[in-house]
Amino acid sequence: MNNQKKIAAIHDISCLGKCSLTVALPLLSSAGFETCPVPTAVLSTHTGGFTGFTFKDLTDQIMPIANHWKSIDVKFDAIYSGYLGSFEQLDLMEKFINMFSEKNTLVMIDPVMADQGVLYSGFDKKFVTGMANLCRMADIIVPNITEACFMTDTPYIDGVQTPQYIENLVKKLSSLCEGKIVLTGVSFEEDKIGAATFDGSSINYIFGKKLNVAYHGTGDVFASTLLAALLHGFSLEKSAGIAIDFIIECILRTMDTVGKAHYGVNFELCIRTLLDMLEI
Ligand code: PXL
Repeated sequence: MNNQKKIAAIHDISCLGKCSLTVALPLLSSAGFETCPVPTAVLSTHTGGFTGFTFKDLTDQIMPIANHWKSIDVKFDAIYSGYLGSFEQLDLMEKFINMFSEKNTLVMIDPVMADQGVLYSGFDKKFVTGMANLCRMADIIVPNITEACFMTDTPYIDGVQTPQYIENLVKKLSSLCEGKIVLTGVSFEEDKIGAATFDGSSINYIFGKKLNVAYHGTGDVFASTLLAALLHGFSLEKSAGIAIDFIIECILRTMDTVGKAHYGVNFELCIRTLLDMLEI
């Protein structure tokens, strides 16, 4: 019997810079899942830190891919969306989820659009409102603090936050999404950073050591690892803990490339560790 789980992964392909599909595909495949990409755009590099990148929007490919898959009765255990290539893709994501989400399908939406207090190149307030609206379709959302602030109209705080600030943010997010919430980039002390998880009733915090470097793509490494752990049956908190520990491991393997943060983390060198963490 084929009991391998299947994931639809809807993100861009940034051909260089280690984020979105070039992170999600290898991590989720290594974790044992069939991972079917729906590329939202093809870029020569991601948009954070490189200049002169190419961008080919693939909005017109999403429904043809979805319709073909539907015609051959493909089913997914998870639908995982991230960086979308256009405003229209927000509606297409809703359509895709309606077409493929069944009773046991885990719908994870990472509202990729901002970090460190600012929107990524190409995104605007209208997109933020559309993404906040899309989040209602999710069983789990994985915003960072900046994305959470934009979607809930909350002032962004740089550096450490207070528990009250985070609780307020999570509460506002829970009015956008009735599912679970994993808020990343939470820090109450200078030397620790991690995530707040909300399972619909209580908030929990998981922290790891804060390394004073910020590599691009770690949000995608986090969300992909979180999904892998959840699909392997770990609890929400344990899955967030695995994702944090894995990112720390990846950053430690990348520290000698200081000054090239936009090239991402060397997660490929840590896959054996990931499999140990996932107990597979
Ligand atoms: O990692 C987030 C991300 C994904 N895809 C593209 C990006 C970014 C962040 O800048 O530019 C194309």
